[in-house]
Amino acid sequence: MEKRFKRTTVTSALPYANGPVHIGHLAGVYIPADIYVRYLRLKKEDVLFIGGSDEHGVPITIRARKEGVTPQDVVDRYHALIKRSFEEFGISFDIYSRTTSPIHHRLAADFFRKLYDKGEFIEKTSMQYYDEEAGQFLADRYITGECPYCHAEGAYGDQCEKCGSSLSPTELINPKSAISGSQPVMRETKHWYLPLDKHEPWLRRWILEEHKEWRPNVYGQCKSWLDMGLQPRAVSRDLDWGIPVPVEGAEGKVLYVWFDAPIGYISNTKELLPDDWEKWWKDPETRLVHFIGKDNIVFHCIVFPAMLKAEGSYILPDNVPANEFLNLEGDKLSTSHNWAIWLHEYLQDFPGKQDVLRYVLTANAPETKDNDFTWKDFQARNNNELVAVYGNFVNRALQLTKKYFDGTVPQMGELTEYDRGILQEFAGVKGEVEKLLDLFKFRDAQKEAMNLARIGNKYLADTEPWKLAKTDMGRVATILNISLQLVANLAIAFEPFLPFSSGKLRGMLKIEKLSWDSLGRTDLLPAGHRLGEPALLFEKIADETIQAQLDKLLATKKANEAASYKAKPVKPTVTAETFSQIDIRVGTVLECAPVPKMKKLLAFKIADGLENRTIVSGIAQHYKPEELVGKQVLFIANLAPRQFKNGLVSEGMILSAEDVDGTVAVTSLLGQVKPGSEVK
Ligand code: B3M
Ligand code: ZN
Repeated sequence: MEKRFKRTTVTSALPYANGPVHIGHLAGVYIPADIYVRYLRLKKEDVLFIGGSDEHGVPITIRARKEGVTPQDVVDRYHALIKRSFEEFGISFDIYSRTTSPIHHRLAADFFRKLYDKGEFIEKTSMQYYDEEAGQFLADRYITGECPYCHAEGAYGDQCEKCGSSLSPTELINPKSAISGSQPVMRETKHWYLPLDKHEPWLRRWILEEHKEWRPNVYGQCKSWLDMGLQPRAVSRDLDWGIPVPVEGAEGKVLYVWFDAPIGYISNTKELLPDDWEKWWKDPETRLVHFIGKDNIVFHCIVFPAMLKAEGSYILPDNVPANEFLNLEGDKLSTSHNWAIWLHEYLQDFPGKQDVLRYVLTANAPETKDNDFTWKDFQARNNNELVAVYGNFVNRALQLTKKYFDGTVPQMGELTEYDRGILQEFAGVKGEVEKLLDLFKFRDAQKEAMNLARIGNKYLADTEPWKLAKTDMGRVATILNISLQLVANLAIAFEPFLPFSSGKLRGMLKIEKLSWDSLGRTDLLPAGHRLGEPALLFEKIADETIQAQLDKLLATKKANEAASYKAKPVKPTVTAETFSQIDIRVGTVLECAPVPKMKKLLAFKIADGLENRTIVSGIAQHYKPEELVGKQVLFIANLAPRQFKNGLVSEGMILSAEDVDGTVAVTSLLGQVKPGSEVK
């Protein structure tokens, strides 16, 4: 099947330029795409890797409005940041451009116009919310109100972020315009629709019959869309940010972001290869592969193919390897809740450790189901796999060669039965990794590469060359030659996955980049070849380093809880006069003791700057008596005394705060004052 194609166009979803990129983006889309492209390049196949920022859409305009800047300012900022993050992590795009580029505006508008002229759209008028104060129609995201399901305030016209329900704006209770805050009214508006229903028959055949090899999650999602029946989809919006609809009478309307964004793949190809772009998109001998996250499946498997088919001159995707989602420490990644590991922040905390993150994200890639990133797992995979297996083997092979052969590759002698077994085992790795990569099974493929290092470690442990050095240097030479051939193979096998480490390793071996074909060969390093200085490929990550990351996340969690916590409504207003009647004072706890037979109570002796007093307080479950002695607390000094059954009298009340979960915290002061000082 592979033979049919002359070249491969690989695209990866265009991230919205309204925030930085995080580990979820890398794991879901960019690392697998990059592994695949690097692999094809190593195989010397003709491949193009297209990326770019998606710079239109309502969320960008909302952010701009909130920050008091223009949408262009927002996308300029994030496009630069995202582009840099991808470069830093070695995502090897042939071009990373943007959908605000003039080439894209032109191509997307022409694409629309061609479909329009061919009669591929239908025109429909519908009623939509309009903000009379702002004088504009409101995109779904611009309308907020009460969620009809969970009754949270601030749900959006397309979705409630609290309970996750998808909504339509008319379902919101008490809808408000996010622009002016006024109540929107219904008004008629005209839009263009792509009649997906008309495309349904060929889409069914093409996906359900001709692409059974697509990943089950992708195939399944397409099938359920198709089984529900496709509807016409609006491809224009009433908005002032985007590509103007190139039709007379369409003032104030732009192309829907999901109409122009996938065309961005084509525009970016055209920007890179102005004279030669068409063969990458129109030649039936080109294979098109889209790497995306699962929330983009319908657009890449149904809507965009329908657009391409309607246009008429384009090829359709051959595969769409979409990933599921990556969670972080058990919770959904979220840009708005800052629940993420941002790539630029990771590099500040772990400089030079791009490959560690690449490795861990591939090892845990959410290929078949959602997966979880945890810092403990990150540490374990680094310390137990990268350091203890891969790094350790490389280091031992190089150090032993340095010690016994002065860093020169020794001559391979007579092979033993055992040697032959080892060589055979690793000769099989190439086929295995290839088979898995061709099926987009990146985690298993990386596991196979790691197996090569395991084989090497076992070989050294079993043959113990350091023991033979006194008696049989010929044998040591053979063992180290074989080990070094394995090391060179590792540089190739890991090249698509861990490009930085492979580069470093090639430096230590003093070799150039080898092609994929060489994988499995045992003559990569000729005898007499001088190696470079051995250095550590990976280093251990300490517990404290991981704890610091966990603390950072905990702080985020606390901040999110504080931001979303709803306190009880405030009691009716009182005058300053009324308040001043309450005499609140500072007291120092002189003694504190449990009260016999009354489990909840603690009896305090409080220094109050007068005659000292006894206060009984129901906080025994929350404090040990000795914890409070010597502390300054706030108490009400003029509360009517209260007598307990056992005769004890409480002369006042210690102020404390009760948390929602019932735990109690006694109030205290930020500074020291004399006992009896008034609080006002
Ligand atoms: N920007 C959505 C996303 O980042 C969108 C992808 C466009 S791909 C053409 O999830
Ligand atoms: Zn809700």
